[in-house]
Amino acid sequence: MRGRVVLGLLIALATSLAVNATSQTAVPTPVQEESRPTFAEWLAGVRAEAIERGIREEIVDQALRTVEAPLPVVIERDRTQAELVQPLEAYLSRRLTPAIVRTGRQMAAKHRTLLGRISTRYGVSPALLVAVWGAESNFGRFSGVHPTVTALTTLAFDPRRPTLFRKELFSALEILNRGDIELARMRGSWAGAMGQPQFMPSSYLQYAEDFDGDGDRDIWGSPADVFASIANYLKGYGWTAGERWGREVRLPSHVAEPVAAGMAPRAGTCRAAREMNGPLPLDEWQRLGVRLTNGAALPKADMNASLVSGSSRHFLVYDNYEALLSYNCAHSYALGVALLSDRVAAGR
Ligand SMILES: [Ca+2]
Repeated sequence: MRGRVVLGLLIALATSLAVNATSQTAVPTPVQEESRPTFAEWLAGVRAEAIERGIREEIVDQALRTVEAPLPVVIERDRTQAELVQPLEAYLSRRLTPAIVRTGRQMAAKHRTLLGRISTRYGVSPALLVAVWGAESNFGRFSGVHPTVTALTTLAFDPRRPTLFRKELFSALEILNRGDIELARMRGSWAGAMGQPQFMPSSYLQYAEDFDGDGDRDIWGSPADVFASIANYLKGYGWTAGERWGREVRLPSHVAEPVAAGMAPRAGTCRAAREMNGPLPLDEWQRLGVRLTNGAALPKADMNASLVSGSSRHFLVYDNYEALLSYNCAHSYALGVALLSDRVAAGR
């Protein structure tokens, strides 16, 4: 591996902190302990600001009344998540077991009509919707049991990323204010990601859809709303209908060196996106010796692709791949979803 640019060797385990959650903004905020308000004082400030933002007083009081103190489990999980790393290849093997692929195909068949309608409307394939759903909540079986308001209050009071989570807390209160979901059902991950698509509240406000038309955007219980919300999110982040995410490729040993030399570093908040090599035109990758895994030539298409590498597996990815990274900024996550979608599609 010497000399080859393999920046994504150890990939942070995708912890289902989907949708612009903590992985993009892990800069701790220094704080002087002695200047910190008590939790009760701080919560009174949150209450006042929420009401000032136009959230009805009874909604604010009902929600915040359930929060007695920061949840230790939330802080503990938040402190330890960065240590969870494993090689890309091991992660992908774990995410693409025969059982998971089989379940994905069964779910695609079960919801075929609905997925077809949503796919037509938003331009995202049924297999990809099923794959994201599978990664986020094990096909709707587990979307988290933590009360969202309590989890977000805990993380907003914690000094590490108060600004991010305070904003998400107000978004959560706004969702309750709009009446999309009642407080008792607003649950999700310890980091505040909600429902079967694991949307952070701000993403919910922007992208959740009421596809079944009952007046509520129910990403906790309505398959139509869940699939349409995932599709709307990916479309909002630039998913282009009819284009692939990319594909696995075979790499000659010398290829990454000339490519990496002189490449300007990418900008942006997603570290995984900054770590990709490229983009370069497909025919340039072909010229550098990159081939399909069966040794065949790359397709002749006027498209740019970037290189994502583990230690032994390599992938050329198109613009659509970045929509997957916007869902969760980790190559392990994006490739796991992308490869699962291909396996589900192949079984239709
Ligand atoms: Ca609905």
